[in-house]
Amino acid sequence: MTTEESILNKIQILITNHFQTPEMAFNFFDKDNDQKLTKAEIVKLLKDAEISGFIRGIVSSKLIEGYDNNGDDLIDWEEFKTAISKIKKSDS
Ligand SMILES: [Ca+2]
Ligand SMILES: [Ca+2]
Repeated sequence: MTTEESILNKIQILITNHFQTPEMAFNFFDKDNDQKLTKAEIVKLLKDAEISGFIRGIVSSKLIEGYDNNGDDLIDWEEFKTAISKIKKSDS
């Protein structure tokens, strides 16, 4: 069973293991540097987070649905921070 929590956890692990800061991760996956993550860019992130290919499309849609606060169908830095801060237990 793949819950939203376990998916966010995998994203958190990816960020922690491969990037010094969440901002660096965001910039890495923002391939066209427009400061927003498209669905395609999120799918790539999910791939690197080892989310199963079968559910990446659905998960990326759910993440946009859940965290796109301004309704532009993109995840900007503020929205990304909100998503990952949800599972981050403490700030270091
Ligand atoms: Ca982008
Ligand atoms: Ca947005």
